[in-house]
Amino acid sequence: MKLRFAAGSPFVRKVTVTAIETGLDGRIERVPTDFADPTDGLARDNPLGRVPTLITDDGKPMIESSVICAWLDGQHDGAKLIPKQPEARRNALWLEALADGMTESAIAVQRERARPAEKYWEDWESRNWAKVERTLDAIDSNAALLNGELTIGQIALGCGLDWILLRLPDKLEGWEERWPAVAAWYQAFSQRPSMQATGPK
Ligand SMILES: N[C@@H](CCC(=O)N[C@@H](CS)C(=O)NCC(=O)O)C(=O)O
Repeated sequence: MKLRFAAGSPFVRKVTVTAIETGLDGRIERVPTDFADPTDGLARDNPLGRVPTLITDDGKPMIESSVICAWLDGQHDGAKLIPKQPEARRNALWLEALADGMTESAIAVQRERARPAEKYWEDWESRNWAKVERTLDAIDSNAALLNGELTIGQIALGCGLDWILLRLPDKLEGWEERWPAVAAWYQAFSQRPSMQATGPK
């Protein structure tokens, strides 16, 4: 398999952590990809022009981190990151969708801040950051989902939080007091070897 990646992408990291946790990492060749370069060829594999994009051994492209991770989870015989039991499955997928949405909203904040001052739209930053805060409120009130077996939802949350802490540190000042259950969980989760091996260099 080949993984088109860009350094620093929290969604690529989610796929890589999943590959490590499922024992599949050694089967994945990494292809550096510049999604901003139209000559890169990424659009042939993924018309959306996004990473992560995975090319399976039969040459077929898979896109979207959630789909790629679900596919990888079907390729190994160990403990599943997407549980089979219906309620546990729903909880893991709910957490994954929320965490992915939170990360996309945080990226929108960073992109808005990168625009020239005359094009910067404060409302857009506030609106997107409110989604991040509401997500952390929801997860902190359902912190039981963070306990127990490792799930794809936890991986998505850990990678997203790590990205926000690195790229938008001012936004998360004092977050440990506001979302104590999530913060305590994150402190332990970020020590996992798969997270330590994939952090920003
Ligand atoms: N929902 C997608 C999000 C992927 C995504 O936004 N990737 C970013 C890098 S972090 C990207 O490729 N951006 C390039 C673009 O949108 O043109 C997923 O889960 O894979």
